[in-house]
Amino acid sequence: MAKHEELPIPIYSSLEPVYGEGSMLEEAQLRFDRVKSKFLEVFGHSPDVFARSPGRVNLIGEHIDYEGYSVLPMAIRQDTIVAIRKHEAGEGEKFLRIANVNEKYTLCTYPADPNQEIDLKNHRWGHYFICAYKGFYEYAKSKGVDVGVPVGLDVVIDGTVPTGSGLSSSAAFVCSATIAIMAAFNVNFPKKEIAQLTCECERHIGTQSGGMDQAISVMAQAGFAELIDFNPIRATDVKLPAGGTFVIAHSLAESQKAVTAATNYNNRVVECRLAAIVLGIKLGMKPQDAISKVKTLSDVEGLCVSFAGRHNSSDPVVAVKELLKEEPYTAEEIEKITEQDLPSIFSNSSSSLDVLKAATHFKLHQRAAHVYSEAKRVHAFKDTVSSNLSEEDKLKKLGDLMNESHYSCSVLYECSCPELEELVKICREHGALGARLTGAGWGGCAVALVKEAIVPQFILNLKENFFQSRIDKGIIGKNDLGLYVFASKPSSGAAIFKF
Ligand code: NG1
Ligand code: MG
Repeated sequence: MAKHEELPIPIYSSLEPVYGEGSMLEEAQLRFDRVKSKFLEVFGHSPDVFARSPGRVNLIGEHIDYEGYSVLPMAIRQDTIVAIRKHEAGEGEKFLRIANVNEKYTLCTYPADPNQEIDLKNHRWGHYFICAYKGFYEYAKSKGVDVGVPVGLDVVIDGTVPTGSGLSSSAAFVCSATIAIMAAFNVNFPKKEIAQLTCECERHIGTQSGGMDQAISVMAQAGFAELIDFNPIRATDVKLPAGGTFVIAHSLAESQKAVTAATNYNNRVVECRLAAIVLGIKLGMKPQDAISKVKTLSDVEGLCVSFAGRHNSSDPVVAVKELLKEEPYTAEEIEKITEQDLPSIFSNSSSSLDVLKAATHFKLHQRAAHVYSEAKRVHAFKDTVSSNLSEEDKLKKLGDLMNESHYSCSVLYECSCPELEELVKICREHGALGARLTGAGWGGCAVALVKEAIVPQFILNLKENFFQSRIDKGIIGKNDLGLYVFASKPSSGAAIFKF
């Protein structure tokens, strides 16, 4: 049997295979009905086809996907649904009209030209659909698939993944949109190709993302977390120990990654690249070669490990300690080592040039130490899950690894924030075996590993100690608590529905 990542996106004629039965199914039915009515109301006819793709929670492996390292996320039940209808060639004006069930997101209209530029300086919610649209055309072209001349598309979106929360609402949107477009054009590709193509789609929004979010959204299997490897993308099912539950809680600090990219997310991508180049040079590469060949820290890991070997270790963090100073580097200091000025190293990436303009110094030691140590923790997590430790010891070890990951994100990578620190501390004080920020950070959610038996009490404790004061201040409504703290089971990946 083909591995599931080799298979195309499944096409279903009913909701059960994805939403199961009971209240989940009823809720899904209501949502699909709402999407359909909205479609009728806005466009005057029904959609041809639907697609859905989920958000995710990353259990461990933060800020290392773009450095080429494996990560370990699981899909959550919250997802984005896209309904679509493709116009016939010659039918009406050629526009992409994108509506949303949520009134907050007003109708966005774009030309049907797949080569259009996305106006990044004026962010609109519909831009994410255009990311998918452009990516689909580029991919079809590269595969030699003839999808005909551009035509109008009518689209309605409905999302339940909270935005700016580190649960990848953006990937749920981009993946479901790409898959809906594919379904409308009657093409389907293997999941692992769609995982790669949707990652490239999302880069059109201006973040230099790794591929974790799209990979898990497309390739998830119900009941499993996935170990995701890159280059090439691959997913391995990971069965989590039965006695533990992952509880997701929102810090209520919203991280607007598309707006803060130059100082946060993309800044770290640039710092990692510079750390990798400097390490490469210190380990004997010619500056010119390091600049042209070294893209990520994983590219120089081999050199680092042989260096560490001389110190009786196989840990690349040893090389980082010896070769990169702890004090932040100035641009001039790095340029002395690279023998080339920084803007010219990044001349083909305008988002990196934005980073250089905004940065005053670069913490190469700390960022590299985080990436190499976090990459090891992902494998330690996977090995623990499949070890023959007792259930109790397994959970404890997994919790410890999550705590170590959080420490590294917070202190070395500096992608936490005061609200997340408070929340993680409260989780640990109330029985979590481990707790950490999840996703890009700078706001958004924490994930805690909690023994199944104490989950209801744990959630009550979070309510009392973290959320109540925020409810009193009117930051969230008291009936909305379920949106901000919930236990999550690993759910299934993207699907197409033709009813
Ligand atoms: P979120 O949490 O969606 O902002 C981002 C990146 C991931 C990964 C994590 C950090 C995007 C679309 N996603 O996730 O690829 O790098 O941060 O581990 O940019
Ligand atoms: Mg995102």
